[in-house]
Amino acid sequence: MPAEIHPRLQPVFDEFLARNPGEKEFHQAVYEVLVSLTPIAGKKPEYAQWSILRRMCEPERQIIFRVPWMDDEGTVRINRGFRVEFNSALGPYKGGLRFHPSVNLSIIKFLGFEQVYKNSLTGMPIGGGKGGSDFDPKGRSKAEVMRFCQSFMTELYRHIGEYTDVPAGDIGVGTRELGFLFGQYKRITNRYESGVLTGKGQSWGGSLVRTEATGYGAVFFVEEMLRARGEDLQGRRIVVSGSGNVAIYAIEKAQQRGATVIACSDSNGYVVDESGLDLDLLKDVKEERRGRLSDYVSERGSSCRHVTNGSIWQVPCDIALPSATQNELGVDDAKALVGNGVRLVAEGANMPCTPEAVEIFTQAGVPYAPGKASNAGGVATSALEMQQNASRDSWTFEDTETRLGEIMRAIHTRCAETAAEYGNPGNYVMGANLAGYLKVADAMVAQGLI
Ligand code: NDP
Ligand code: 2IT
Repeated sequence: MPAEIHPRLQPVFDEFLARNPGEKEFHQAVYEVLVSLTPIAGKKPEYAQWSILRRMCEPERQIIFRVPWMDDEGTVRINRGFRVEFNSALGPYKGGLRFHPSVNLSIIKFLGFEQVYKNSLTGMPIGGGKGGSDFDPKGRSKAEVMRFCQSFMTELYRHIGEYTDVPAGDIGVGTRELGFLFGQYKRITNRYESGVLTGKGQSWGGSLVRTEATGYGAVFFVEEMLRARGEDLQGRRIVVSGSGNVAIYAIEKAQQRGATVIACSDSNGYVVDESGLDLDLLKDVKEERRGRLSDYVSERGSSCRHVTNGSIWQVPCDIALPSATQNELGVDDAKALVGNGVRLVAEGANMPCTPEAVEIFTQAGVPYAPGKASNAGGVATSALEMQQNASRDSWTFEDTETRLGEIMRAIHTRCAETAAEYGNPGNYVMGANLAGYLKVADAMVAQGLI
């Protein structure tokens, strides 16, 4: 790993490793935050006390459960469900649910840990948590997905609530799945408790802009990074990995701002469309038909090419927005991007860049935004959805998008100012981690040893 933990914090990390053997994604996320705390290990020892740090590394509650369901052929299937309620110092646990075959406890714990600091950075009153299942929605019928969601909620319902824990979507979980989950929660509890989930549909308590929020927010954050350097998005060539919720709306907002998005990907490969991606076609393939990028390529025709072996990060661009999954962008990718003159990298996904890749960007002087800052627009808009639910109100698209823009600008300022205050101007990782951490630590100190 590139940077080092302050010697005063090393014993905390050693103890953490011993307590969580083999959980490599969780180790990676905690390591990054501990490295960022170096300036306060000397300056603000009260916040770097072991009692706070050790609690920060230990989720308040971890729930693992069996999810039995029956497929369309009548075969019984068993999956594993998770909800890690990480930290409730700032508000009810808040964070998405991920359905993907790779899901395991390490992945949910890393996501839950990162969510705590991300949510703190938004300035909204939300704690951090994450959940999901190793269920693979690919190739499953709508009826199978519904049965799975109903079984998942039959256990989850007892752990969540608008004042307790408020799940939302993530990989493999969108409005459709949230609908099935909400329906089952309502049925079991006999409560129309809108604030128990976010990312809901418009007619049943959802907020406008939540669907677009993570991708739009990432682009708003990029605009702030550029503005700080006297630049803008006009005419920039952008590569976005993934072609799911985050990627699609990052592409949409980047295009609205005059950039050309030339490539995106899914787990089977990537598409390069030099004249700019056709977003209507992409949305139709991905959102309406739940198809593959190969469908986009065959319908788009000769203007684009499909690459099924290789990395999307070989495609030269000005701005890279990794928006698929963790550790998708490694050393060779970072070297290729830097070699091809990338000017800025901002994470739409959670932890998509490996620490070694981040180190390459840092050494090359390429501004780099960690996901907990640049993708915070999704959860921030979830908090706006909770506000609307609590007041039984619904805001216009314009108002909600304006608020999202303000929140992203405030996060950028918070990160930039904190990094500068602690002697590392321009270091968004340190700024995000320190600003996020200090607020949570303050609340934890105030609330006593719990
Ligand atoms: P979606 O399920 O909508 O899309 C995920 C995209 O990433 C798909 O294109 C998928 O390809 C690709 N992908 C997923 N896993 C892999 C993998 N192992 N290898 C290659 N490609 C992969 O998810 P989202 O867009 O919602 O989430 C993307 C990222 O953004 C995640 O890291 C998530 O945690 C993060 N995020 C999401 C937020 C949200 O509001 N949705 C908020 C903040 C962060 P394929 O279809 O082939 O699997
Ligand atoms: O990683 C994330 O921030 C999300 N998946 C969104 C969480 C939320 O509660 O909206």
